[in-house]
Amino acid sequence: MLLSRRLEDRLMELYRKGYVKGTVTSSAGHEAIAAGMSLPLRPGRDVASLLHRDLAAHFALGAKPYPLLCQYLANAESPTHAREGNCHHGDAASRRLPMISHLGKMLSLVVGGTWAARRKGEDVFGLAVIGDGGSSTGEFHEAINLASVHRTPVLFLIENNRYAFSTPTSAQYHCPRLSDRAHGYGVVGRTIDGLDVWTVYTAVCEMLDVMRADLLPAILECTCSRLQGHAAYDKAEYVSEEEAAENRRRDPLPYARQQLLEVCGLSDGQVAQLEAEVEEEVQQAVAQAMPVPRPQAPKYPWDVYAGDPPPVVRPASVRKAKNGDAVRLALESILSDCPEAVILGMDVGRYGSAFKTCKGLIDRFGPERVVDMPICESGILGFSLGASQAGARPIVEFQFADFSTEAVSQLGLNAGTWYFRSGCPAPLLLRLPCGGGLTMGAFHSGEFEGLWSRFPGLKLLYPATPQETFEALLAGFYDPNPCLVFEHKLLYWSKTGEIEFDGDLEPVWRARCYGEGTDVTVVAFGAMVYEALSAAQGFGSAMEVWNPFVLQPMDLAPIIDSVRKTGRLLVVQECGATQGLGNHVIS
Ligand SMILES: Cc1ncc(C[n+]2csc(CCOP(=O)(O)OP(=O)(O)O)c2C)c(N)n1
Ligand SMILES: [Mg+2]
Repeated sequence: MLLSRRLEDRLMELYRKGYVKGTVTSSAGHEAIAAGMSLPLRPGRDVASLLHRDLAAHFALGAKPYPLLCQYLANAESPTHAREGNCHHGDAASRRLPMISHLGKMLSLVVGGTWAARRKGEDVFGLAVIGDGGSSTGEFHEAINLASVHRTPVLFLIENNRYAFSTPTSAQYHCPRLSDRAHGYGVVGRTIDGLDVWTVYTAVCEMLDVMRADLLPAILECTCSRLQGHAAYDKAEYVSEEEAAENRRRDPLPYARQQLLEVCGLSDGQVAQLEAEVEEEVQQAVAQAMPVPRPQAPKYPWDVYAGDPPPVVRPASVRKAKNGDAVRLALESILSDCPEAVILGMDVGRYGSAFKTCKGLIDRFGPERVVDMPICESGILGFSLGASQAGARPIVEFQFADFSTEAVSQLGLNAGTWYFRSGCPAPLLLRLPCGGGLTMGAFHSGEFEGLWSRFPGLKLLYPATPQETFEALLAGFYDPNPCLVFEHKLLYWSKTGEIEFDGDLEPVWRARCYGEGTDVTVVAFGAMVYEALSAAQGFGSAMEVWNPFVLQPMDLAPIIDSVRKTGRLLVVQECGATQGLGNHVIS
């Protein structure tokens, strides 16, 4: 607790002098909660996501002052190479998941990580920390609901300091205690005073026992006072003088010191010795970190994609299949060969998924591997990203591509940047049944390849034929990055073809040409491939039809070569002019 306080005092000072990049959010007032909640955890085993007032918890779970100082100074020794500032640090490899700013979004990752580790037989718990403000997010509900439905013991620890930035709790929620919400999820909830570290520690241990017995999550609300403004720039003028004075009386540090003397029986000298050691540690870290220069960008890898070469997988040969069959065959092949693979989605189990592409999979692989999920696309994505960090290989089916927009932050920002931020791959296969032509209306007919192409770190594949569908799903699954496969719904059960796959995934990642032509290069993807091919029939050998197939990262070189030859380019896309990727190809 003292190490956290002293290091942050120095960080505040360095911030005011202009050395700290970004800002500093102070843990002052929260230290008893941060230390008490983290000390019962086993670093490297239990899954945790900490917040911006939890420096003491980072120390308890393995962080060291020097790298953290470098992180705040954004210098060359910063563990994130200054890609990320201040509190956005962690260690995904040891299951202390690095946060994104979006409050609430880390909670479902803890649920998924804990769920995946327990599936492997590990006796682990999750600690998912959130503030009073963050508890108003939809994702808070999605995450705890997921944890209770999937019987995953994650402790949702709410640090209630009565403010979210300047907003008091009266404007945040209406129930007397935030732990009252536990009833709605059929789990245990409790509120305690977070002033005393021993109280917090004991309560967390008791909650772990309850969770071990019930195999359910639980809510522990810890009340505390924020002793400073929201962050270094905030003077907290909205807090009255009386309230500020009362807050100062509720400082957990002098309280803990007194407990050490009066309850634990340490002498003044012993406590002073501990304090001197902390001072020394902070001094040394500052002295070591200050001379480190700013990072030289070219020295670091800046890849957004993890780059493992694809494995060689089981070949396949099917004389006649429709695109929907190709999906099922690919999923069967993956589930058979990779025990870590799990399908997560709505109605993928007994019903066999909305378009029947998962038909029969639950009978063959069981409900543990073909898992029906509640309606919470954002939570499912966070859950899957967390699960991918604990050894699972999730395959997520969005019921319709349209609903992928529910998961924009989780997929686009959290999963997309995960490898870049944490250095750990995030292998996820996302399936998006998409496209119009089935008279399903505006919100069940979108494709959204344009939207998703805008997020660095994601890969996009858009197959048209059964062969391509099979290849795309295998290539996307065995890739160590989040890969989105667009499956046009109109093509599921209308087009038939053969599948000849030799097991080599490397050549799958390329654009497809459907016959040479001389006068015009036509670029089409999804259902428009078939429109283009049928139009081409009327023009002899004039049209050369290309499907980029890998829409992100798109390799335009073969298409440019084609345009050099034909001198003309026509792009055929299904969605509106600015929503797809046609404008990208043309520019
Ligand atoms: C989804 C989202 N909206 C807005 C913000 C900006 N923001 C950062 S911290 C904060 C207040 C958080 O309050 P609380 O959850 O109570 O945590 P505290 O800072 O009090 O510990 C806000 C609004 C954010 N990070 N995420
Ligand atoms: Mg708060």
